[in-house]
Amino acid sequence: MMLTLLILFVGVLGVLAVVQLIRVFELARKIRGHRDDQVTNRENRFQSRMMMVFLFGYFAFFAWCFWVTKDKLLPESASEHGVGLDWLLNFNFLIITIAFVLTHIALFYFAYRYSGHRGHKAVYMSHDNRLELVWTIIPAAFMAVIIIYGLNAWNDITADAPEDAHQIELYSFQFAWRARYPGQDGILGDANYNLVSSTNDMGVMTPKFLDEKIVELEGDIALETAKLKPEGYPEIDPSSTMGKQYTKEINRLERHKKRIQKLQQLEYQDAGDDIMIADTFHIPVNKPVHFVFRSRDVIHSAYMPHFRAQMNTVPGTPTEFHFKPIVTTEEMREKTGDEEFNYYLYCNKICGSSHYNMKMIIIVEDEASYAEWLAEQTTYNGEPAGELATGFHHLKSTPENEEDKQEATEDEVAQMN
Ligand SMILES: [Cu+2]
Repeated sequence: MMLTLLILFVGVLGVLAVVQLIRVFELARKIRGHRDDQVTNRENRFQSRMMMVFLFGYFAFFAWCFWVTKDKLLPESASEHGVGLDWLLNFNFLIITIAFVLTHIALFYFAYRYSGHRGHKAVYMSHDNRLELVWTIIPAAFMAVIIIYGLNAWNDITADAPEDAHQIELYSFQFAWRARYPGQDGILGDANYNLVSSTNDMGVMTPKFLDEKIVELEGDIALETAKLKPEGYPEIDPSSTMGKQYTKEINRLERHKKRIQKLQQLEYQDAGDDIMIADTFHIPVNKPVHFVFRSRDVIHSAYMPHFRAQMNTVPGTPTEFHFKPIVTTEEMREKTGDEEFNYYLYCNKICGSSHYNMKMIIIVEDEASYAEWLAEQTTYNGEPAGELATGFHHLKSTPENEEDKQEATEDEVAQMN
């Protein structure tokens, strides 16, 4: 404590000493007949040289910054479009660096070369069309190249997924991810938020989950109803504050139950043969993978930096992204010399207290190993995925397929009548 005070005291004295010194210096100049509103040639020369010293110091500082942060750049790209994106980024860096170096050399060199000295009058120039043209057309040309290149890359990345893409759903919620693969039918089953439960993270629709949810809700309704008639106590008046609270909850649960009953009557795509993965998911190398993203609660962001992929996951609005991985996990382990290397899916939106922990490992492997892994998984119906490995080629549910489904349903309805 004493030491802190002493250091503070010495600091204050130091500042006072500097202030006094500056005053002495100024007084001495005044005595020598120096006027404050006039700058001497000597001062101008000193300032102009300092401009050059600053220029080199400035460049040295940037070079150093780049050197110490160079391993903080994105890791090597492991997707097909990522290679093109990196080219685009590096091309931007190149143009920016050249413009930065040239303009700063010009700025500081001119300040040095044309520093003021007594008796010299500056040129008065109000306008120059040629100069205006030069510094408009050159940057515009470079901007056009960057924009055209960028738009092309963007169109490629956001184009429709190829027909033979493997479809995978990524589902986000506070605070974890789930991956879902379509089963033998090659189509992801339907899902509904109202079905989310402790046994059904993603709220997928299967007859079993619908029934279970009804049983669960009926249990909850019974519990709430029992609260109105506590054992050994008089019945609670439904119009009392507490009674109103219980009734409100019972009504809410009843409405939820009605929604589930409505769902049961709908024509839906059974998700029973789908496969849900909770921690490490696999994708095949050199095959396009089409991701569909959903979110349960808030906006999360699916971020796969090695594949140069990021997409917001929005409650109520499925989003999508597709890419083709080109380097397997094994190959990347060899390349980086890191035995433990893994690709990751992260959440890149600050979505709550455990946001930092929202990630999944992604294993990229050859198609045969991928099929083998998939075949070992268990479906929602509790069956081994087995045979499904052969059925993963046409996973995309196209608009035509949707129409077929619609027609089939109408036919079925006609038959029933
Ligand atoms: Cu998140």
